[in-house]
Amino acid sequence: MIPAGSFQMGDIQGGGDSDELPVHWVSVNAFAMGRYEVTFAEYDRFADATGRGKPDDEGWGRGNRPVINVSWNDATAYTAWLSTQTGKAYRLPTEAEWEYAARAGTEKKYWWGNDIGSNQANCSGDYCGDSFEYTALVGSFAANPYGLYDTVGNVWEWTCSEYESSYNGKEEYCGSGDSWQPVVRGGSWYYGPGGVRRTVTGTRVTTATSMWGFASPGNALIFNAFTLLRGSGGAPQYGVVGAAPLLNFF
Ligand SMILES: [Ca+2]
Ligand SMILES: [Ca+2]
Repeated sequence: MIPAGSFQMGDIQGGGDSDELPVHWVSVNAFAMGRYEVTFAEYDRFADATGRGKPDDEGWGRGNRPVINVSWNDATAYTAWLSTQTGKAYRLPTEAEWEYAARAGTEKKYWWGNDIGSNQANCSGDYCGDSFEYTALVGSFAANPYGLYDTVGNVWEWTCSEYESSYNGKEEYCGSGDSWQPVVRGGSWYYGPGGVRRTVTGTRVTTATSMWGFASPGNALIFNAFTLLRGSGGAPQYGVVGAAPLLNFF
């Protein structure tokens, strides 16, 4: 479980984009979150069970690679299916929950410090000292202090919150409606050190519709994946019926 707490959200260290401001305090309740980005193995099981089409792996392999080419609608459908399978309520994290989990109590640009270092994450080219040209198997690098992997880079991760040009409260809630833009966080293998800073939000805006439309090999927009969040008991939106936890949760 990620413990409840308060943290400073946004561009604490400076040098980021205007939509990472203002830095502000946010309190979050305790929650469970997947240790890994959702994998092809996990998503394909969902696709098989529901007759849904399987996303293209670009020829990079499936299994324990993070699922790619999934829209926000796909990710949300997966959480709904998982909820029916387990009797527990799963949803995507809010942007605030995501950042709180990714920071894991730290205030630097990356959870390990202000320098990208070497072989700490999968980003573009040689910038991060990793050996992966495209996606890496989930968990290929050290976990952050909360036990979460690949919060920096590898694949972008969908949140349920609506994008705003500056923080004004929507980061603490899930968005809704017909036309809104969900936030993605964390950068991907396609971006350099600046693009995988956990506070980077410049490319976080997208919609499920445009994801489908622009998904093609070599397009940066294909690299969105997601992690999952499971609520603790007690909150009304969460299920409380016990079920075997999935490998990806703790
Ligand atoms: Ca790489
Ligand atoms: Ca990631």
